[in-house]
This record gives sequence, C-alpha cells and structure tokens, in this order.
Amino acid sequence: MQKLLLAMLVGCFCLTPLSAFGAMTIKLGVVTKPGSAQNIVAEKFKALMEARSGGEVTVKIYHSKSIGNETEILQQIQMNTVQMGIITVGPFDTFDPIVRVVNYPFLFKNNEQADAILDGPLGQEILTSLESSGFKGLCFSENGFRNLTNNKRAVRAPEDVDGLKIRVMSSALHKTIWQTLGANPTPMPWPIYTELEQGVIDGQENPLWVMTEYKFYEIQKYMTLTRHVYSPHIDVASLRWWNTIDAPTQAMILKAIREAADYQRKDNREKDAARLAYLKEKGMEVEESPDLAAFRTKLVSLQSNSIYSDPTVNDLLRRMLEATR
Ligand code: EAX
Repeated sequence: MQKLLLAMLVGCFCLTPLSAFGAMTIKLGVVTKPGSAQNIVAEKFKALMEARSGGEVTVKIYHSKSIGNETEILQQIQMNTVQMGIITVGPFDTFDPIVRVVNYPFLFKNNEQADAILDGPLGQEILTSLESSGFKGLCFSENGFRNLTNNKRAVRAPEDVDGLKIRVMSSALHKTIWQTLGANPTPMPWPIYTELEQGVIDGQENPLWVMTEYKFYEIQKYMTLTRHVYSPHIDVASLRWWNTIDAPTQAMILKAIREAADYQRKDNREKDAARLAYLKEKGMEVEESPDLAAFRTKLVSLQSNSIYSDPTVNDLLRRMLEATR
C-alpha cells in the first residue's frame, strides 16, 4: 500500500507540468539583429520574465539568423526545439494561409485601427487558427507599414514599378501583390543587403526602421511611402511546449509578452518621423505622396484571387474588410 502510494506520488510529480517556481529556459528566435523591432520585443520580454520569476525563468535570445531564417525558426518552434519567436507575419503564409488576411494591401487605415482589430476578436481568430499548425499565437507586435525602395527610378504610380525586380518575403500573397502591380517579385529570406548591393534585385519593401537599421540608404536611392501593407509580427510559442507548462506560468508569459508588444509598438511609432528625416539626410529621394488611389485600383481584384480561395480565409477577409472600411 505504502509502495503504491509512493509510486503514485512519484508519478504525479513526474507528470506535473513545469511550474512558475521551477527553473526553466525559454529559447527565443528572431531573424534580425539587436536594435531591430523583433529584438526590442524579445529583450523587453526577457527582462520582464526574468525579473518577475525571481530568476527562475531564463530567456535565451537567438538573433541575427544564428538559428536560421524565419521559416526555419518556425519549423523549430513547431518541433519545440525552440520555444518562442517574434516572427513577421509574411513567412507564416506557408504554414497557414489565414495570415494573408492581415497582410491584405491597404487594409488598415492607421495604427489605431490595426491595434483595435488585431488585439480584438478578429485578431484572436488568426492566433487561434495557428494552433492547427502547431503554434500558440500569443499576440501581435509590429514591424510596421511597409514602403517600397529601389535603385532604378523614382516611383510615384504603379506604372513606375513595371518590371522592377523586387525582393519579397516568403509569402504567396506578397508575390501576388507585386506581380499584380507589374513588378518582377523574387521571394528571398532575410537579410538581403548583399543582394541589393550586387543588384541581384532592384528593390525591396519594408518599414522605415529597416531602412535605417540595415543602412539601406547606402544602396537604395529611391523610397516611396506606399504603406501598402501593415506588417505585424506574431509573438508565437510552440504549442507542444505551451501544453506542458502550468496555468500560472502561461499567464505570466502572456502578460509579459503583451506588455513587451505594447512597449515595442509605441517605441517604433515614436521613432518614425526621425527615421524619415534621417533617410533624406542620408541622400534618399523620397516620394511622400504617391498615387495610392492608382495602386489600390490595380489591386482591387485581389480579394477574388485564388490565394484567398480557402473558405475560412475568404470569410475572415470579408469580415476584416467590413470592419476596416
Ligand atoms: O523585419 O523579411 C522581411 O522583409 C522582414 O520585414 C524583415 O525580417 C525585417
């Protein structure tokens, strides 16, 4: 009897999920370098978790492609060899087409609208959908509104884009957007400085912080404030891992990552005006009032494109377009 009790106790103990008060190391992957949007979320999260857990939780950040590109980090998260990541929405595309809904061009009018939708029930539907691919979507932080740069010519209207070799993220949607606009899109993982420098590609599109942090002003002459896609990150965990940790630890993680995301969004937005000024000062020619109506018109048929043919994705896109009208 005593033996049985002991065995049960030992069994219980072994099966007990990791507790907030037991030592734990979280491996967290980001593809970009320190100072980047993703790292700002990661570092804030690390500081909050390590302080609040009294040192029991250690967050180890792997940055600068040290554990692979964003697709490879996501694969490691699925397998739980990496527990968390701060990953741009684009590369999630190959795992779950639901994310194409948030990257729909010209969807969000401004930051406030993006926050309200992504932090509300529609955003939650996207995060929940990721569970079927082995991801626990925790929340959204941001890369930001994406702008076009290139080294060939000033771009004001869609016809100026004609034939430009534009690097895009690993995403069927992003490829389709640039094809529809008449460019020649090439999917390529991050980073892309060398390819731009060597002229393998003419241009790329990213938020302003990327142009300053990665010194794109050295190798790209023209920038157009297209703001064509709002690009969030998904702050993501391995579902396999998530299901082994106890509720208090899960709550601590959710609270810390939410706070880190809010902190980073604010930080990113506060810096944008200075970044624009800096890029001009560095010699970039900036088109600040492109013919966005013409860009929109060219992309209007996208909603019925086959990349949105999945009924669940299509239905969410319809509701998202309605909510952001
Ligand atoms: O965060 O691949 C991309 O274009 C991303 O925006 C990049 O990781 C910068």
